[in-house]
Amino acid sequence: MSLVVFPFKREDPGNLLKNVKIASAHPRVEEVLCVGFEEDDCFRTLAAAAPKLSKEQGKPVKVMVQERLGELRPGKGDGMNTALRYFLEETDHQRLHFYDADIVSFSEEWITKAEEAADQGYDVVRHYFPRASTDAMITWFITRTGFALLWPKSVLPWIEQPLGGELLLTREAARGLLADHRVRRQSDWGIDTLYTFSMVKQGFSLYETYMGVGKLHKLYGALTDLKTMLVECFAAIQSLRGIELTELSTHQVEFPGPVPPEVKEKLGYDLERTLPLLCRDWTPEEEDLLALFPPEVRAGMEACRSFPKFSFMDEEAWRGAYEVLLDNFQLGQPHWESLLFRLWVARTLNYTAQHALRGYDHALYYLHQMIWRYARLGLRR
Ligand code: GDX
Ligand code: MN
Repeated sequence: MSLVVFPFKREDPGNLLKNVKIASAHPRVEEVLCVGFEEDDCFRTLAAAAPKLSKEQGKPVKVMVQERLGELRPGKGDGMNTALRYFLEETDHQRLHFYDADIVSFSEEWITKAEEAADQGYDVVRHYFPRASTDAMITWFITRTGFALLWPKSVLPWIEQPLGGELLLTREAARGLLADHRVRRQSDWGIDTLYTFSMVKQGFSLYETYMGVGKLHKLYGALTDLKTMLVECFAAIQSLRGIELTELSTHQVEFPGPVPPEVKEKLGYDLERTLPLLCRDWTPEEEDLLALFPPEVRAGMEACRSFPKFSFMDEEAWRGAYEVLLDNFQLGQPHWESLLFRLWVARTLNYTAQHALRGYDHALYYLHQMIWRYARLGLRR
């Protein structure tokens, strides 16, 4: 029997309550836990509704504030790790499910599909779903790129959504994750990267289950909204560099279904609001950092100071830039964070203009081939 967890921070309580009800009504679910960042309005609404819900469903529905467990910015990582600890120390449920609180398209099917794969013996089940060709730009250009360059022979580059917040862990997998000090330390957005890395490092078997309904959730505007997530996801990869993977994880992916037209036609971000981000607010310190980069990257970014440019930031230029970032990037250093963000914006715009504009099928094929090329080439040195 299973525990379902929703980490949340300033979410719409109506939607979260709806998801909690769906989860607690599922026959496999014995308890539902919501872990909040703080006692915000959403937290209070939920805490007030929990006792009645527990009674109606005949199973516990709990709400708690996350503990301070990690060492980085207190964020989703502390929330997820608080839940891991609760699951292992306060319950004897066999499986733990995580779902983002803001999913609008949540249904009992998400739980059922994960349970079915776990019944087949997989240690970890991860949900994946169709995403617009200009969505998931951190996943493709930071996480999967980094996994391919650094651990090309492992299953890591081939995990469809390594940052996804929807997954099932068996008790054994949960124990393995919480025992990893790097996981416990990762209190910020880097947590998804760390969970993924740690489960592969420990050789847990992985199944990716396909949710054709897709994940409808809160949307972003310009790419700036993603800056903190970008910086923390990159720093997470950087912190793992040099660790060798010796265990062999098995990895199965459910074959995807047809991609709905809404997803194929969706625009992932606002182009007009993103372009000026390349030119705006350069400081002399940030300009100085460009000296570390390969000539084509340096020249391209220097030109950006007066006009948005991105044709230079192709796959190969990004590989060179990524390597310099791995060696030099400093989390918490504003000039580095700004430059990482700008380089990634240039890469995202380049891909949008060169590939996403050619249509969904071309774009997704390109992205997968790109990961394959990175895995073959590795780092330049
Ligand atoms: N307890 C807690 N504490 N929950 C948090 C916090 C926090 O500090 N920050 C965010 N959350 C919750 C949030 O309420 C939601 O339920 C979930 O975490 C994900 O946050 P959201 O703002 O919806 O992020 P987004 O962009 O949808 O990100 C998801 O996809 C990313 C990705 O695939 O790129 C999320 O699962 C990320 O972890 C993932 O990196
Ligand atoms: Mn979301």
